[in-house]
Amino acid sequence: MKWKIAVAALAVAGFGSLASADITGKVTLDGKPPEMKEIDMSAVKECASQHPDPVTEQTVVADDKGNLANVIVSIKKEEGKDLGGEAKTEPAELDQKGCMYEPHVLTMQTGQPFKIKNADPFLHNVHSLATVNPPFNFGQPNKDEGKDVDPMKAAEYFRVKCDVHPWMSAYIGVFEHPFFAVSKADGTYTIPTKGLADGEYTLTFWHEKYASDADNLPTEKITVKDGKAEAPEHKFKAEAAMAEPKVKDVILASSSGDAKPACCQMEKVAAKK
Ligand SMILES: [Cu+2]
Repeated sequence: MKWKIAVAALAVAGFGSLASADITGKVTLDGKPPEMKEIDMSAVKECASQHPDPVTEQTVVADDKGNLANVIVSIKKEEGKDLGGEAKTEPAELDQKGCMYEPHVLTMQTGQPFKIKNADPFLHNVHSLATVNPPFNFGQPNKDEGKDVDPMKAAEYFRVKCDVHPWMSAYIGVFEHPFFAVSKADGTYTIPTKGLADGEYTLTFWHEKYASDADNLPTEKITVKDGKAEAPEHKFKAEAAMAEPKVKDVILASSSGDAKPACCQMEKVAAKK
């Protein structure tokens, strides 16, 4: 009977490895996460009434172990090289719920269907600050199951904001291939590798506070074999957040000719608008 058990074990192992044909890894914060400010919605009753518990800003979402959420991890596409893979066809969705965006960080592929929902029975305005893709800007005055937005045309990281509720902010990462993911609350991410050739690749790590200069993102090298790779744990230094650069600081830095903080490209773009 022993061989039967062995065969069964092999089969399970076989299926297991098929199911995990992906790139996995973890992003952590080295040091104490900065305290996130509470969002004051008290002036807007229809928003505040939906949150019995305090809501904090989502700039740095990390747990007490330093696991860092909302990091966009993607394979770096070398100029002129096609990574392959299948085009994503399920819509990427951004929702507005209780005057907060869900998710706070969204990823999509160029050409992928894109829907923006409104779970709130009152007005939000969705204002894209994209500079490479055509920006969009429209109001959703009532609950909406999902308004189709023109699919994105080019790779870009950009911010989306609400002009009605100034604390509402979300970030979108667009890629010309399907090999990307956003780190979860436990800091882990999984990038499915279907259609990706085995070989050596570079992963890039984007974070709205720690690494938002798209031309200068931190990286890790990986080797994909049989569709799988375990990436080295990527660490961001928590102290980087202490500078807390704000739009006005960026404007001051630009006008005085000082070096601009590398972390604030999006705020810089936002400030220009
Ligand atoms: Cu709003």
